[in-house]
Amino acid sequence: MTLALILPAEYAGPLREALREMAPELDIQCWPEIHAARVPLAVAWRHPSGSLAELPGLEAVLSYGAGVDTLTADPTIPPEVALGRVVYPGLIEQMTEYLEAVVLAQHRGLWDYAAMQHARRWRPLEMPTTATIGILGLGELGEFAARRFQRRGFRVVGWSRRPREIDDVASHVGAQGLIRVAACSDYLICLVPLTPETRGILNAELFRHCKPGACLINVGRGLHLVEDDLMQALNTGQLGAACLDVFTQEPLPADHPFWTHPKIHITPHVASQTDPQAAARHILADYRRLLEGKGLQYPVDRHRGY
Ligand code: NDP
Ligand code: OXD
Repeated sequence: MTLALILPAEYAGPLREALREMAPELDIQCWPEIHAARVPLAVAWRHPSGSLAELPGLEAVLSYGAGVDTLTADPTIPPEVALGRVVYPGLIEQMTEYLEAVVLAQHRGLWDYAAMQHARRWRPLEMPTTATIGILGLGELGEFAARRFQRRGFRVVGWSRRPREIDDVASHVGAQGLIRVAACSDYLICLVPLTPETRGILNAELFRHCKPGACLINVGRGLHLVEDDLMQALNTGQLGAACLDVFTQEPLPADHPFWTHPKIHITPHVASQTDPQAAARHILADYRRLLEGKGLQYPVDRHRGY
C-alpha cells in the first residue's frame, strides 16, 4: 500500500510522522523520490504542475487542506483521477474562531484603540449596536461560521450557488443576491472556493454596492480580490477596513502597499491550518474507502470546480 506526498517539506515531515505512527505498514513516498509500481493515492499541496500525472496507477488525490484550486487548475491530472480534500471538525472550528476574532476586534474597536495607544490618546468609542455579517460561501466552513455568528446575536446573510436553508440565516444566490448581501453587510466575509466564476468577485463593482464603511474579510483566496480596487475603496471611505489572510502572491512581497495601509490588517494565511494528526486520520480513512471501492469523504466535483 503506497501513498505519495507532494507537499512542501514543512508539511510533509510532520504528516509523514503522524501517518507512520498510525499506519506503520503504509509505504509513504515523498515526491520527487517516488519509486513504487502503483501509487493509488496522493496527498498534495501547492504541487508542481505535472507532478501528479507522473504517478503510476493513481486513483485519487487529496488536497492537504479545504481548498482545491491548485488541483482543479492542473490540466495534467488525468480526468479519471478522483479529487478530494481534507476537512475535519477542528479545521472548521479554527476558521470560525479566526472570523470571530477579527469581527469582534473590529466591532469593539480594538484596532482603533491600538492606534490610540500608539498615539497616547484616551478616547472611549461608542459601544457598537448589533451588526450584519454577510458570508459569501455557505459550505463546510461558511455554514458553521454563520450558525456561530447567529448564536452570538449578529444578523447573518449568506450567498451560495444553490439556495440554502440555515436557521435564521437569509440565503441569497446569483448576481443580484451577491449585491443584496453586500448592500446590507457591516462585515463581508469571503469564503467561496476559487473557481473561474468566483475569481475577482471582490471588485470595484461589488464595493460600490457595499454599505459605506463596511469591513471586508478575505479568507478565501487572494485571487478573489482585485487588489487595486480594494485600495481605491478604502481610500475613498467606501470600505472602512479590510482583514486579509490570503493574497495573490504568498508570501506577500515586502514592498506591497497592503503592509502599510492603515485600514488593512494582515495575517499570513493562517485562518485555519491543517493539523497533521487529524489529517493523517482523514487520509487513512479515505485510503481504506478507496480500497473498498467507496467514494472519498469530501469529493470534489471537477466540473463545478469545488
Ligand atoms: P465548500 O466547498 O464546502 O463550500 C463552498 C461554498 O461556496 C458553497 O456554499 C458553495 O455553494 C459556494 N459557492 C461556490 N461557488 C459559488 C458561486 N459561483 N457562487 C456562489 N456561491 C458559490 O468549501 P469550504 O467551506 O470547505 O471552503 C471554502 C474555501 O475556504 C476554500 O475553498 C478555501 O479557498 C478557503 N479556505 C481558506 C483557509 C485559510 O486558512 N485562509 C483554510 C481553509 C479553506 P453551494 O452551497 O451552493 O455548493
Ligand atoms: C486550505 C487553506 O484550503 O489552508 O485549507 O487555505
